Amino acid sequence: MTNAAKVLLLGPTKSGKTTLANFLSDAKDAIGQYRPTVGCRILEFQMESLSHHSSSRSAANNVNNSDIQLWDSSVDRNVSNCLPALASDAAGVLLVYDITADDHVAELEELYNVWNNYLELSPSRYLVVARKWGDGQPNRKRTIKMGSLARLSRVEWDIDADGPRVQNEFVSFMSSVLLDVRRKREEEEITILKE
Ligand SMILES: Nc1nc2c(ncn2[C@@H]2O[C@H](COP(=O)(O)OP(=O)(O)OP(=O)(O)O)[C@@H](O)[C@H]2O)c(=O)[nH]1
Ligand SMILES: [Mg+2]
Repeated sequence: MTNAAKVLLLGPTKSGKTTLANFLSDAKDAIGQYRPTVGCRILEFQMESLSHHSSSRSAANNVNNSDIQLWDSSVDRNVSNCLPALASDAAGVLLVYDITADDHVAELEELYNVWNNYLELSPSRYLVVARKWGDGQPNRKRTIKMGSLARLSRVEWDIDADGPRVQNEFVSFMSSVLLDVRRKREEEEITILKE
């Protein structure tokens, strides 16, 4: 058993999930040739997270290490069959799409609707990640409707152009996820004590 926080990477094929997972987990071959992901890869690494102590004893922000497990899975039919298992105990989700791809937002919204049924996570546990690389420009031919994704936080990540910002925004998202996980666990413990 590991205490690592499980984070799912979900998104259409070729949206850049694996490249992003490699980058975040500091794998050597971050950007390379396209190799479709078969099934699911799990990358575990340590992240320096910020924990905000609001108690009077320590008002400072503490830095501590948290174990993160990125679940980089393709979303083909075979994987969808084991969706409940993949979804189990996930702490947070990165919803990844390629900003230049026409139909990615619609595909992502469908993924979100299906997976959220199993995950039952609050909107704060999701981060919509618009992936961008090279000189790819967002398609502006028509206004893209974010639909049910509109209530989730959204970031634009170009790891080639601004890696440090991507790292920071990931750490900040994960820190709030971890805080929420801890809060929920404490609430559950109190409920058990009261019974
Ligand atoms: N230069 C650059 N290319 C990228 C980046 N992200 C994705 N790509 C390109 O897009 C291709 C697909 O990216 P992947 O990360 O494999 O996409 P994926 O979402 O994991 O794809 P599946 O596993 O098939 O679902 C890569 O081989 C790269 O050519 C990036 O940040 N920089
Ligand atoms: Mg992949």
